[in-house]
Amino acid sequence: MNIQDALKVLGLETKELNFGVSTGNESVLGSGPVIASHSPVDGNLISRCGSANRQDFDFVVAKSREAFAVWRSWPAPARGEVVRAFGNALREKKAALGALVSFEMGKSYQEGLGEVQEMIDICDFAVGLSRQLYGLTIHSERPNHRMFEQWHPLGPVGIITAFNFPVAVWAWNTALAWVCGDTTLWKPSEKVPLCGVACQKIAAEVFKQHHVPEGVSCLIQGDREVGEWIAQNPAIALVSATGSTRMGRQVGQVVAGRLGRSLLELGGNNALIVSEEADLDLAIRAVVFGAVGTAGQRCTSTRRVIIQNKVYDQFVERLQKAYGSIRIGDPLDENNHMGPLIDTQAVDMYLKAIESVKQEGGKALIAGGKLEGEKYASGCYVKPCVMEAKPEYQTVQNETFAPILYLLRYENIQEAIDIQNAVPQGLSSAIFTQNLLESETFLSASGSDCGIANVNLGTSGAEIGGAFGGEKETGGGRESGSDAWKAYMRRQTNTINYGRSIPLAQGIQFDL
Ligand code: UN1
Repeated sequence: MNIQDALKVLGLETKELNFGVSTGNESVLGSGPVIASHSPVDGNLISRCGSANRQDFDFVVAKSREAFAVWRSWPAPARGEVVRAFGNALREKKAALGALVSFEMGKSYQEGLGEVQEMIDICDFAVGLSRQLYGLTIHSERPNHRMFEQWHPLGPVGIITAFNFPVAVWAWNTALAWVCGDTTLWKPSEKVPLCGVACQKIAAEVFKQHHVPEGVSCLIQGDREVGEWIAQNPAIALVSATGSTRMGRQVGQVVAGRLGRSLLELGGNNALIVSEEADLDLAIRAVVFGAVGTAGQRCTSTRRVIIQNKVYDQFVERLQKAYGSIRIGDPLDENNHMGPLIDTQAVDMYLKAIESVKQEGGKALIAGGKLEGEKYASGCYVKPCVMEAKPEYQTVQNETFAPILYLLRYENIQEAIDIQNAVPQGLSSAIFTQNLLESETFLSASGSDCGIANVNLGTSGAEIGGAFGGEKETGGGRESGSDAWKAYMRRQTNTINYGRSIPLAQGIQFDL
């Protein structure tokens, strides 16, 4: 699908200026600075969007609070019905929204479609969940007492998302928050504002049909200042932030300062171990998709491969062959595997990281570099780079959001696990081995310290059914599947006395 057709389907084609502030059906430009969105594909202006100033922000927060007072009393399965309809609307617009994601962010069309599929999947998950927001019953130590717990809606949820998953991460949060009875306020990355407008429009239309109160789904475009307002505002019960560790540290500290709740999904520095007992064909495929997919701009991208000495040369030889077949260019052209980086600043950071590794003693095995020529006129296209490095290099310890892969060596499995864990981040990890003892060691308490640990599959491309997130500087939050919904609700413990006396717990006597 070409971008013009996609914009038409999404109802965005004629807009000179798109809204920056929305509470659902009521959408306005906003009085903050206008945000221009340029596609990294060709460097051209896609659209301009408004943004929120402080007054707009306060207005939206007030609307979100009002809506919460109503929305929280809808039965959860009725809220689930709305999410079901939203998922269906996404099914209808999948091709168009996937194309917009691809064009505004730069990931391949296949990955753009995959991202919309992730939204649809989390909606399905949330619909089922709307009938399963279970609490426990607990046996009381006191006679004629009953104890149980129940989960109540929490309040307005602030959602700060990154450019690399411009629509799916919002949906992970909103689909759960909505069935849980929360309202949402979304600040998309200012690098992909049109994706924000497109999603908000789809939600608003569905919400109108289902008579959902104005203010359940809010959009507030803007830069980091808007993010700071979200972090500071005590009316926002939960702040879910996805992005760099630097951003998350600031948001987390501010939210903690007001004793609010935060859910942080921050940087990763994901490694994949290739044992001498690995199926190398599978390992190569996983490494290439992990390192090159989304041009290395997933938080789950494979950044380090830790290879057993005996298979190192063979692995490198096959990797070089596989990299040789990667086609780079317009991501909407399905012949290409890899599109551009998000902007020229990202290209500079990519080049700087390669230079720093060289200065630290590393060597490029596959040179990488910036692509020049008419096809690459936006200045955002690079070649994937593979470097021999040492685990302790400063650059290897940091997350660079680019297709740079570091090759590291190991001799025994414990050494490989130690290298894998010896970074500040803890999001995703993987091992390729056919040896049960190795894989179980990797998954044991002394194994990978990451939130995600896979055997014989790559570090990226998680399904929505599992809890998603990581440890250490990744921030500790869990989004998406499993019981991640609990972060979006408040737990209440209830004890009921149906007897005719009032015994105290712990056997305390207090007779009057
Ligand atoms: C992200 O990069 O922020 O596991 C999210 C994956 C995707 C989600 C990535 N399902 O790679």
